[in-house]
Amino acid sequence: MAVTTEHRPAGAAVSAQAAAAAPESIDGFQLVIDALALNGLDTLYSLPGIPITDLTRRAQASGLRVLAFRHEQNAGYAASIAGFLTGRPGVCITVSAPGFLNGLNALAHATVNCFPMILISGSSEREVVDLQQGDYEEMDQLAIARPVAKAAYRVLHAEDIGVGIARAIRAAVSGRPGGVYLDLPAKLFAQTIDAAAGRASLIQVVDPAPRQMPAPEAVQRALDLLKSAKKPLIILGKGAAYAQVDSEIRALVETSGIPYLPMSMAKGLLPDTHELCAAAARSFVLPAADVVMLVGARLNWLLSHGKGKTWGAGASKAWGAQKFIQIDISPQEADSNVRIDAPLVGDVGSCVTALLAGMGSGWAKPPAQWLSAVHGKKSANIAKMAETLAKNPSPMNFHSALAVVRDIVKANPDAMLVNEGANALDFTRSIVDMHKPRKRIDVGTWGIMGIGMGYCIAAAVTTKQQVIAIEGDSAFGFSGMEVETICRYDLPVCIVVLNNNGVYKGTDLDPTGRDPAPTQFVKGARYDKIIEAFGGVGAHVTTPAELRAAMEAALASRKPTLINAVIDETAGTESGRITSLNPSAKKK
Ligand code: ADP
Ligand code: TPW
Repeated sequence: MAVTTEHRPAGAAVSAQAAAAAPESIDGFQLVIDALALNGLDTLYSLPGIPITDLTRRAQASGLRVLAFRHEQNAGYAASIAGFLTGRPGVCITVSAPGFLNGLNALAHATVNCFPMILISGSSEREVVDLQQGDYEEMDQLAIARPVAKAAYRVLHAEDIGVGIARAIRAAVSGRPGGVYLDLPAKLFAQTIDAAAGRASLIQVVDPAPRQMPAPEAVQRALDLLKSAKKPLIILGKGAAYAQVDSEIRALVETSGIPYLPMSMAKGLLPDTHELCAAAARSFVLPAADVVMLVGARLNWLLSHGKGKTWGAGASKAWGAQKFIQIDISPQEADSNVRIDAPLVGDVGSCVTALLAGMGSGWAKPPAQWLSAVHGKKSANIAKMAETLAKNPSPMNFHSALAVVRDIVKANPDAMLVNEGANALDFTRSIVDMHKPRKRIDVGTWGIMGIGMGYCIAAAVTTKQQVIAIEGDSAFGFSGMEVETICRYDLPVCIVVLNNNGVYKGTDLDPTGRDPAPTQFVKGARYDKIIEAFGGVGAHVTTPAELRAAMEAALASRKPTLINAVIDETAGTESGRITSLNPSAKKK
């Protein structure tokens, strides 16, 4: 290993000539930073501490953007959604054991949601960990990360850092994206090697997410099935949004003339106001459709596993009466819940392009009877919702508050919308139309609470757009301390806490009268005061007019803002739309 200038005895007189002749060296810290920068990973979501404090400092000094959070889970969620929004792995850097574990939730979340992310954690030395000798924050992190990560690697030698980062990038973004864990023991950072050799060891990854073309016979099979359909339906999922092939998807819908249903984070891929959008007729089209084409969407719980009452089984038709086409980059996804009649394995862009080529210009649109049935249902439901939204009850409820949000989002279609809660989530998803792709980011596949402020920060930083967060009061609490981070970086984030004094609603009681019920919070809490503590703007509103004024002011100023929107504490239902998943409801 080369002798480094840093290792010379202090005060040694070194002639300029000797210094010039001494081999220049580079250490592990710098190699990690250079490897990330070389691959365009220029933003790190982090929380410092031994052994990564200097990594974050030196990354910042080297020109990378380092965003320091108050809890690693939020840094991790930020990295995961940065991966979704940019198509490059979001990078989260944590300390060992407890910091790593705090970040692990987000790593699992990234894997489950198919978001590319790299969790880099500092760790204790292998010799001590493997003998379980009780090091500072000792833990076998690699073993713990492996089951929840798409891939997990450890780098022990500085000359392997380039390979380690390259492998992490490829694993995160190729095929089905996911979370990758990279374990970097403390000793690695201080290792030094010859600088020229070190630089030569870094890898700029070529074509990390290669296109995957579907087989021609699979394309033909899908087209034949689609052609035979009398009542076809397209379902767009967040895989379609992630693929960033928005004009191809629009062309597929418009050329085929098939009504489509956007999953939550696919809303806005085509504007929700598009004439073929069937979102407002969901409970009609799912059971009625005869051929369903899934585009980057899984038949998991969010789609009732493709069977049961949601799909009409038991009433008008037998189980499995629908035929499915599924476009997915993962060859293992098909048949995971029901039979997939025409799997189309490849990236969404290549598959959709191939389908469009096969359709040509003479593709026959679906039967008019189907289109008008969908249109009729949708119009009736939209009219019913408009009636509800036009009401101005006192106290304000979810609907009257979200009618305001709907208008503000319509007037600001480039704004990012972050959304979590139960009722706050369900009502926002159905009431607030999205007008552009990848503008809505939410609780995702697990329906987790806690993504809120991390998502806000990453959305503001990666898109530079205004961010609007619609938060249940419980949901907000999971990441609320990051309001300080939002203020520290002066990000254009407007948080609206729909405050109904509790989880789901605010009216439960402890039958013994001793304590607050498990779903209850302090009544009349002033969440707006939290942001004021850090120099942001707080607002306390009780009417739609006040909410509108506060949101408009926030968007005009682009100042960090938290609006405490008091809503009727009796509004909302247990678990929002998924009440039926509660074990006690299942028992009935
Ligand atoms: P949603 O929750 O919106 O229904 P899911 O997360 O369940 O979406 O499904 C996303 C699917 O998209 C995953 O099965 C994943 O493999 C797939 N996917 C992700 N990226 C691509 C891509 N570029 N091309 C094709 N499929 C993709
Ligand atoms: C990590 C369970 C689902 S929704 C929710 C919880 C606690 C909060 C609902 O109340 P909120 O919204 O936010 O006030 P609203 O509009 O209905 O009043 N822990 C995690 N994830 C989940 N999903 C839960 C708990 C849950």
